[in-house]
Amino acid sequence: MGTVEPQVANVTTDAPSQVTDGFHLVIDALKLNGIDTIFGLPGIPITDLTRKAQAAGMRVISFRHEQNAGNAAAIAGFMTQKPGICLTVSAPGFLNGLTALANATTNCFPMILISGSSEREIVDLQQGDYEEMDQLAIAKPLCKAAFRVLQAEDIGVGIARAIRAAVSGRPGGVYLDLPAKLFAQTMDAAAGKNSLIKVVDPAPRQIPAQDAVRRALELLKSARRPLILLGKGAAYAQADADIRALVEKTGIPYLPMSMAKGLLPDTHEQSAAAARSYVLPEADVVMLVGARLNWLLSQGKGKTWGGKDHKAWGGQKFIQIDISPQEMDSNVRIEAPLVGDIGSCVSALLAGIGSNWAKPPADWLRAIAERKDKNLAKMAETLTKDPAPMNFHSALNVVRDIIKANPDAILVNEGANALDFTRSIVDMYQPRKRLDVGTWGVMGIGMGFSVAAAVVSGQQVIAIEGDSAFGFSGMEVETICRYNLPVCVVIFNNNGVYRGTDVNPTGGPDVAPTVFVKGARYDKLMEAFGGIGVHVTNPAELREAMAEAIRSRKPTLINAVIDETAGTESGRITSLNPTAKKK
Ligand SMILES: Cc1ncc(C[n+]2csc(CCOP(=O)(O)OP(=O)(O)O)c2C)c(N)n1
Ligand SMILES: [Mg+2]
Repeated sequence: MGTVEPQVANVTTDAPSQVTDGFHLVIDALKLNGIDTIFGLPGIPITDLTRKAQAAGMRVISFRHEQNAGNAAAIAGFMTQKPGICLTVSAPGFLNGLTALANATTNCFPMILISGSSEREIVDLQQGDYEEMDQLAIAKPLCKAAFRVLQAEDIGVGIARAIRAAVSGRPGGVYLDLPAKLFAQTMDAAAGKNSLIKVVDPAPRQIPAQDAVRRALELLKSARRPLILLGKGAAYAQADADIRALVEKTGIPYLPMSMAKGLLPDTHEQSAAAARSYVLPEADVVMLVGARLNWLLSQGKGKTWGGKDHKAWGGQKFIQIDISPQEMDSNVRIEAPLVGDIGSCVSALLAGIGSNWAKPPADWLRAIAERKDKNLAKMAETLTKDPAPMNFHSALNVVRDIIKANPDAILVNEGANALDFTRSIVDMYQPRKRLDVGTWGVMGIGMGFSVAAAVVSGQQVIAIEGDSAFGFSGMEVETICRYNLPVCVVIFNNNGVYRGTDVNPTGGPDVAPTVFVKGARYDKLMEAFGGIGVHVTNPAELREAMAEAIRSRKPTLINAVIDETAGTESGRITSLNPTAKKK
């Protein structure tokens, strides 16, 4: 970049200057499309982009590691249906952001990873440039689309294409490569302004075919034991009222997937969550709404679904609502595919259902209610116990009460036992309030999600974190303090991964691979940056600390000591964990 700064003008102002440049065109293109926040980490060649974006009135949230900025962008995309923007430097910064981009794509979260890159002519000849890497080629297989812009006059098109790719159809991650030279390129300001594109209808509705709607309704009507499964896609769709109406008008019991919890309140009488292991094998017709038959649903077959062995079909007939036609038949036969956006599909079903739809047979509803009542009573009994040391149940009984009293609060959750117990014990009451490890069960989303959730919504965030899970993004507590965000991090500290009890069988000085420093004081980490750190060892102390965090809205980290023997290996998915046969 030269020493003489060209006379540049922000084209959104009426200043009489004649020239604009790459920096300003990127910012103007984002702003023109209603994007007001960037999550990123500065450095060559995008430092000035972060400064100028802030100067142009955008919110620029700087992180300590790009993976956390990327996770923040991804979840902002999920919450708002606008692509979240993550901005990084070249090669290593780009790679740090890439995990989040791949995770966003897997989870169908719209985000755009914008990375600066080094000089094409040197990179392509592999002549050893500063942070040399062919980033576009590396990103391509890990995202929905990848683009590079070489000319300032193409910035408008590049941003427009990135936005459309991220949010249309099935949403996902998009990579946008911006070489260093692009930023300083200048062009006539009026021509620059003209080159920008305000994307019209970035996520067009996809109306389902009438015959597909009729087929789905006929199958649903024929069911003796119907079940509705609500997935993360249903939560993303923001068709909350129609989805609730569909469930309530049909009277069909439903199961929410993890991030669909709260779409209807978990305490809804039609929720079959507490009878999951009964309804999956027993249902005869299952309607999937924005849920995929992936590993989280045992691929729609096997013993979970009443099949004779681990691959056998359980006999269910499926209706699947999904925006992607390719999703159909990916694991088992889909009798009634309903392809379209979830809002349009659900409203078409509602129109077809009318007002005199027959409720499901009473014996099905009664059988579910019986199991539910029994399991809920058993859970209630477990939750009232107050063992010493505190365990997952007695700690989560507190979190459950706190969320009930603060249903607006956003719950971020990761870990193994810390994840599984929270999901099953803590009821959610509003849509898109539970943000977690998603399709991959990835550790490391905690603080990135928490920062974005607080920034995007302004609501209180409560992050329930396994002590291992927290470690993946823990340094962002500085970010939480720096932006003074209303985030209360609760670390379920059981001294390690799953449990703190493993020992080194050799008797050597190294501790076992799953074990951390015993009695670690994560609360001190928060205090180092001016936040509130609290160390608690029983439910009463936890309750007081959480209530105070919510009252004060101050950045808070609660180190909650949990019985190190309480967890199980891999939490609920022990069966996926191969263990050595040879002892
Ligand atoms: C990126 C990534 N690395 C590793 C794992 C494997 N893994 C699953 S859960 C977990 C941590 C579990 O320990 P903790 O967060 O303390 O939860 P606990 O069961 O102890 O409550 C790990 C390392 C993962 N899911 N993602
Ligand atoms: Mg742990």
